[in-house]
Amino acid sequence: MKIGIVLYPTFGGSGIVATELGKALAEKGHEIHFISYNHPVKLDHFLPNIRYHEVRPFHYPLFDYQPYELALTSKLVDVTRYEGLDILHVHYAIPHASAAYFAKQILKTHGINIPFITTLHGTDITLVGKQPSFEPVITFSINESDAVTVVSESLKRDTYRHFAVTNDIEVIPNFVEHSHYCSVPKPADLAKRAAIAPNGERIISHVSNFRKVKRIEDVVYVFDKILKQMPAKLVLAGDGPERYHIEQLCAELGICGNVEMVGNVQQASEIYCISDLFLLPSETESFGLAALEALASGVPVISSNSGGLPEVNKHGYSGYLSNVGDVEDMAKNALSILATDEELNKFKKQAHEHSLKFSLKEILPKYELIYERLVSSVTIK
Ligand code: GMT
Repeated sequence: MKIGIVLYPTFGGSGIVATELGKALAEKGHEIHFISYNHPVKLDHFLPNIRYHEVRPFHYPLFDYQPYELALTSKLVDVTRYEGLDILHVHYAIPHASAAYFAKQILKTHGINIPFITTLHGTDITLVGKQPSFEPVITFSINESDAVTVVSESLKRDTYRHFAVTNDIEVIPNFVEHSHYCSVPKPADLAKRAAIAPNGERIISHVSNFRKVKRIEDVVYVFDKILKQMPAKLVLAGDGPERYHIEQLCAELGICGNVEMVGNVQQASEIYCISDLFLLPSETESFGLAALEALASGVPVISSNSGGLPEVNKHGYSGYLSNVGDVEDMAKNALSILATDEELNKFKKQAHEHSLKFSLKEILPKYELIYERLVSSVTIK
């Protein structure tokens, strides 16, 4: 099948899921066309059946804002016509779903009826999409999608709650390819671990795009409480608007010597591989891909219980869940896991085992089934 995948090319979860999905589909023999304004960060190796098409909005002094959505629409029309795409799969509603709808209408005038599937990832619904300036377009384009998927039951409920959606919504959770994550650290990983924690300190980590919704200050407060009870190091990976504030907070608490802020890393798996515990105290999280990646690396997770996190992190088994902002409870749970090697190893094993539920081989066929269903029902209206 020839599949066009529209995505954000950044380190955000939706872009990562879309890229990994495309790569896995290509491995299975599909022809994949990634369409975005920049080369997807996770598209890191060449496969002959993967193409990348860059959307280049036209700069003109009259425009205060470049009409990206129109440039994307034209690109979708162009790629569909000239590459003979069978289906479009757009990740993140804004503005990808409405661009796909518009492209579909234009393509009909060329005698082409291409189905499109919209995957909602979370902030497109729970934060951005709810804005009155976007709401009518989001509702319309979700309802006009040939299929709609969301990454958790929680996001499905949120979508029906916030929008007048009449279309069916199918839940397909985020996934990981377990071979990309370390189960047993190699000598190189152990060397990195020793460099960060030379005295055998526990390593706690957090990986995100440093947005407010991640509540990284809670990560720091929880870590500060752990540090008061045992030697530990905190590795913060990622970058974004909160970074400066977090640097200041570490300085105020006097814990900078125990905190490594490593910025964006190409392979977050290398961070999980040297971690004992992962913290994700987000305000809201439709799924929490970072938590799943940690679990797949055998790292237990202390998270908030918001959104889809209870579907990913099993309380008392793969880690613990606490109410948003309850740093006391999070620290208490973290300390109980970290207290002894025996307890930590038990949770590490359980974390990995729980993550198998979300393995690529379980999830990929669910998308393929939808593609086959839509492509086989195409007729020109
Ligand atoms: O919050 C992020 O890290 C970025 C955001 C995005 O839109 O790319 O991630 C969302 O999609 C991920 C992939 O489906 C989910 O795992 C994240 O939970 C979701 N983020 C939020 O809901 C805040």
